[in-house]
Amino acid sequence: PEAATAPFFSDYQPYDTIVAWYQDLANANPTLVTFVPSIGQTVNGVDIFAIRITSPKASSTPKKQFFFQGLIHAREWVSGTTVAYLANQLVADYSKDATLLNAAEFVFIPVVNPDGYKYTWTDERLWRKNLGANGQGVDLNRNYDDGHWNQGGSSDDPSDETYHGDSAASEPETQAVQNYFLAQTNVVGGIDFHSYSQLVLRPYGYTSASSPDETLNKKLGDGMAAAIKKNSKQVYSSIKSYDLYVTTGTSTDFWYKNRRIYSFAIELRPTDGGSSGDGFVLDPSQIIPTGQEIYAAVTYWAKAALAS
Ligand code: ING
Ligand code: ZN
Repeated sequence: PEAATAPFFSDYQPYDTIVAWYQDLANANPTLVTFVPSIGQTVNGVDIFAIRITSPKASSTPKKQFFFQGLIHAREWVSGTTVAYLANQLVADYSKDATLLNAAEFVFIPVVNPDGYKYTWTDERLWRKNLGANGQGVDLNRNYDDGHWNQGGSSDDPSDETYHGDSAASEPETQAVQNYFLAQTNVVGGIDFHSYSQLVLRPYGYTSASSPDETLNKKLGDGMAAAIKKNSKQVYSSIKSYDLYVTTGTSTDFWYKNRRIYSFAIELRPTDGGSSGDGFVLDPSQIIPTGQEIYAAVTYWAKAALAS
């Protein structure tokens, strides 16, 4: 298998370049990588694509699946590069060690919010939401039909950054990613990537109560933080999502409620916005180190989930 070359990771890339890069990854590694051109469309009619990575080796039991999302929030650019880094590295490492791809399938929605991402390149670098609600935007990570939509930690006001939309899963992007997740038959874990603050967040977001899997989720979250520290010396804090702040209508609570998977959100670099800069605008020199530390975390987590 061939891995894509470094220049892609030397800087952030516009939407069309990202799509073409994943198509190339699939074309170069046809036995490992499947490019799914559309799982649904955005408000503006742009296709949301998916990527599936596994080995052709048949397994006696259905392969366990891991589900990843990037760029649900448009301005969190390093979430997109990190997902691409994971996909690339899984393919690159297969020739050295086939264990992971023989045992599991990795499913990615690299750009959950293409309209918003394009908008951050053309109009407003710090745009977060989709382009729904007559262009005012809906926060897709408050719009999921998680059973607690509009019950706290989101806004009724379309001009707010955490506007939850007209109704649960009102947005076509939310519908597409919810349905694609639910269509998977054997998902055991999911991670939704965000920036910034360097946090590993486990359920729940909607309540301070511990999830029924709190002991194991804490172990996995703490383990991911430890894997990161070992890789790069960076400190990520492993906490319950609610202890950051209350949220409802999020991807991770939706996943946990529907499939009771190891459901995490990871807030990537940096730790804070700094004195002058903004934390969403992370220097491109940090793309590869962030990818490397998160690859260490994800491979730890996947192996632990496969063993449990
Ligand atoms: N942070 C996430 C947000 O949606 C989060 C944090 C993720 C909370 C998942 C709960 C669940 O607010 C950013 N930066 O978007
Ligand atoms: Zn976010």
